[in-house]
Amino acid sequence: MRRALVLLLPLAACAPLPLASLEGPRGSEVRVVLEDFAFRPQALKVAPGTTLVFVNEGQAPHTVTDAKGRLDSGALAPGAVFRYTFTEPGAYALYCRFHPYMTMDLQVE
Ligand SMILES: [Cu+2]
Repeated sequence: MRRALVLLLPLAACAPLPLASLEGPRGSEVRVVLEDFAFRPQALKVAPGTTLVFVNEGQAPHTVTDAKGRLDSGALAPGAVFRYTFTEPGAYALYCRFHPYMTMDLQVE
């Protein structure tokens, strides 16, 4: 978790919410970056009701897809943003359909 916090620090300037939002109350937003070719952070724990704002900062198209089929962003072009509010507690194994080695472990609890 500490590593994820450090990686997010440079993003704090662009995000409207403080880092405390990582495990903040319902309604918080947390920014996740899709790079070529990794999610940043690659592991995250948030409270139910948190909205993750996925931003493709890479040069390639990516997707945000749940291994259990609960969500799929479709293709996100470079610069595209995908927002999803995670209301159901549980473990989400997120990955990119174009690059399945791009993964993110999300805990909603
Ligand atoms: Cu990808």
